[in-house]
Amino acid sequence: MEKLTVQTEFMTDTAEGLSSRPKYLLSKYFYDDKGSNIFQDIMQMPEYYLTDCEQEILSLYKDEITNHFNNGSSPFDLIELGAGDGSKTKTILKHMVSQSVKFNYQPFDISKLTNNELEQSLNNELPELPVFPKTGDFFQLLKKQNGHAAIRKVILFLGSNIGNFSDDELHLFFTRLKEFTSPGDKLFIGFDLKKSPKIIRKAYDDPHGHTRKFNLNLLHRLNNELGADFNIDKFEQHTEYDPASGEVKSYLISMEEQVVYIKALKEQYELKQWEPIFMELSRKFDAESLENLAKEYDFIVEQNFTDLRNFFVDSLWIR
Ligand code: AVJ
Repeated sequence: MEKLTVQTEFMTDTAEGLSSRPKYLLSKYFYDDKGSNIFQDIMQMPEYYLTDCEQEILSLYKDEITNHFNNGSSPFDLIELGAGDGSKTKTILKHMVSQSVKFNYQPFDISKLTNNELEQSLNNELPELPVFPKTGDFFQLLKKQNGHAAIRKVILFLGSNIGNFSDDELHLFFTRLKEFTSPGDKLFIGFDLKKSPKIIRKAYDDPHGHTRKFNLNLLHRLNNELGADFNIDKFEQHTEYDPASGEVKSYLISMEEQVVYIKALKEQYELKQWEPIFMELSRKFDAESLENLAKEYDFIVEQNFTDLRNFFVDSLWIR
């Protein structure tokens, strides 16, 4: 049943996106098993500073962060949204386990394979840590969990995953989180900060071609899973950064006119020559926008942890 629902949503989202003007696809669908692997390649390139910055923050401040999470030593659920391969989180997890902090770890991810791999590696590296992974779209997962509020919650949303949200999604996300949490619960969210556009552009328009592959993989998914016939060689990937809004936008641009038929949708879509498909938003924040966001949803910023270059912040909020 689960699979059927997800598939249907993929279909309706695709139909809606490709009939819109301008056309768009949703970046949450980047992360099939193959896309999750490509994203791991992105995280490893030197140009993608976000991972190194957050790793630095977690290593430098693991002790302080643990004390904030452990607040009075009552046991808690550590829920991670979009956990991925957990490589950064492990720094904190290992430290907390070594300090005998009492918590359950619940990684949520959209990729089943990624979740399984994370669970396995944690069982090997940290056998004493109870791990309860959940697979799915976390807007859905947050809803399902609603009401099981017996235990204190700390929610991790690392890596600037939040940067992918449109204004509407940001609103929905924090509205859900407000319902999902109780006073005293905490959020720990990674925000990428505005900085020199030269640095940002290199991270999202990389010389290795990983970002391009990452975007094109979604067209492969449409071809394989929905029976589409995109001519993938005829797309150019393009990235823009607007320093005023802090928005990085990624597009696939059809270099030729093409008519794409999608079997599963029984529908055909026309792409004009040089017509763009909007693929992803990666928003950059500043101290002020972050503070306003917390206030708007009744959270208080307890502490901001930044890397040494001030590129990235992990912001700790309390409800
Ligand atoms: C996983 C959403 C944080 O926007 O920086 C990386 C995804 N896209 N390169 C980001 C991504 C292109 C990434 N997030």
